[in-house]
Order: sequence, then structure tokens, then C-alpha cells
Amino acid sequence: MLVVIDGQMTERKGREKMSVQDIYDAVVAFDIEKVVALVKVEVEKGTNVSDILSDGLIGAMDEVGQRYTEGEFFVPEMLMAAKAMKAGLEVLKPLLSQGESTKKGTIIIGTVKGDLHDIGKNLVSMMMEGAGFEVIDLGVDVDTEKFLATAKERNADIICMSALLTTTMPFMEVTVKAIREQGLNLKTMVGGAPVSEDFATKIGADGWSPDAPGAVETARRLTAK
Ligand code: B1M
Repeated sequence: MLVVIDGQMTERKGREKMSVQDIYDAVVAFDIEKVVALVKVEVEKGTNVSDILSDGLIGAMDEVGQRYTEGEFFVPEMLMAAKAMKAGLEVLKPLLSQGESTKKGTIIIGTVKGDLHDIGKNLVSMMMEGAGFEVIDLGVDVDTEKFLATAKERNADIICMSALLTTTMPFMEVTVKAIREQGLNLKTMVGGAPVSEDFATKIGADGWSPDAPGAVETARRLTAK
């Protein structure tokens, strides 16, 4: 059987040699078409979706961040890698967001004010949908007013905030405080690479998770009656 990889017809025997490492390499090389093709191949082969995610797509973004820190990559390179990662994530989306059909609760999610990183937030969003939550995704650069107004309007259960910059993490605390001051019956969950459990506890958030599957578990716990 022939498959098209990187614009080339490739024989099936070549597929067996392909691996999640090739996805990783293609993200670091900003090769969108190759990422899409390789993710499709791995899905078809039955490779575990969480391996494709953690060892392929997410692992590659860690290397991209490392190369940025070392001055080898700059913002345009981070952006191109992000586009490649997002394209791969789109292929996985139907698998991540298929799942339970009974509604578990309503979640408002967004990346906090001043922060434009949305890949991790999108991943959390997809997995929450797959777990049966109604997800209202406010996108990036979301301020406290927008989080609260939407949560009230949609009678939400949890506000989920993502931050990737140490400079934007404080906006999580602003939102948690505003909820408390207004006496709203709303839970809060925080996450993102620089957000630790200690930080979550310190600002009074109800939940924290280091990754998307953990975010689903935390949301289940927070909405359990
Ligand atoms: Co930027 N960036 N970036 N960036 N970027 C980081 C975060 C950085 C660590 C890179 C580095 O220096 N090594 C650094 C932050 C340093 C710091 O604050 N300490 C950084 C910087 C400095 C910047 C700029 C300031 C650069 C500049 O302009 N000079 C700028 C800021 C722009 C802004 O936001 N205002 C900037 C811009 C960008 C791009 C736009 C080019 C691009 C983002 C594109 C996009 O998202 N659409 C980008 C990228 C791609 C990165 C890195 C390389 C990758 C981030 C990523 O997508 N990771 C990143 C380095 C790194 O993280 N290793 C970096 C993959 C993603 C799946 O992981 O989002 O962590 P993550 O999500 C995880 C968990 O954290 C968790 O689940 C996911 C896994 O399952 N999670 C949650 C996330 N949200 C959660 C919420 C939860 C629970 C879990 O509950 C609610």
C-alpha cells in the first residue's frame, strides 16, 4: 500500500520504521505537512494518542523552548513550531474530544490577560470536551471581567485559567480574589508550564494540574456532587 508523506508516495514498508520521534523532529523542523502526515500514520498504526502527544508534539515544543533559551531560535521559529504542533493537534482533536455524552458541568477556559500562548489551553479544552464537560473557550488575553461575566451568563461551574509566562501568572490571583469578593459560587482551576501546585494553593485556587489529563481529573473532582 502506498501513502503520501511529505508530498511523496511512500511504500507501506517504510511506515513501519516511522515513529513518534519523526513527529518530534518534524515539529522542530516546522514542517507542517509532514507533522500532519506522520500523526495520521501513527493514529492509523494504533499508536497510543498520549504517546503521540507527550513524546512527539509536546516533547518537541520543550526542545523549541530550550533552543529559544539558548539563542538558537527566536520568536518566528517558536511561532512556526507552534503552527506545526497545532496542525498535529487538529488531527488528534476528534480522538481527544470524543467520549462521554452526558453533561458533566460547564467550564469557562482561557489564557490569562497579556498571554498569547494557547496550545496547552486548547489541549485542556479538547480533553474536557471529551470528558463530557460543556466548554466555553474565551481564547487568549482574557481579563477578569470577561471570565466573570461569561461565567455568570453561562452559569458555569469552573473557571479554568492557563498561563505560560511568569509575568502573566499574577492575573490568576486577581480573578480568584474577584470571585471571592463577589461571593460567587464558582470554582477555579489554574495550570500552565510555570504554574506550580504551591502557587495554586498560595493564590487560593480550588484546583491545579500539571497536564491536560490531570486537568480533567481535577475538574471531575471539583464538580462531584
Ligand atoms: Co513563548 N515563551 N513567548 N511563544 N513559548 C515560552 C513559554 C518560554 C518558556 C520560552 C523560553 O524562554 N524557553 C518563555 C517564557 C519565560 C517565562 O515567562 N519564564 C516564552 C517567552 C519569553 C515568550 C515571549 C515573551 C517572547 C518574546 O516576544 N520575546 C512571547 C510572549 C507573547 C505573549 O504571550 N504575550 C512569546 C511568544 C510565543 C509564540 C507566540 C511565538 C508561541 C506561542 C504560540 C501559541 O501558543 N499559539 C510561543 C511558544 C510556542 C512557546 C514555547 C516554545 C512552547 C509553549 C507550548 O505551546 N508548549 C514555550 C517553551 C516551553 O513551554 N517549553 C514558550 C506545549 C504545550 C502543550 O504546553 O502550554 O505548557 P503547555 O501546556 C501543558 C501544561 O502546562 C498544561 O497542560 C498542557 C500539557 O498537557 N496546562 C494546563 C496548560 N494550561 C493548563 C491549564 C490547566 C491545567 C493544565 O488548568 C486550567
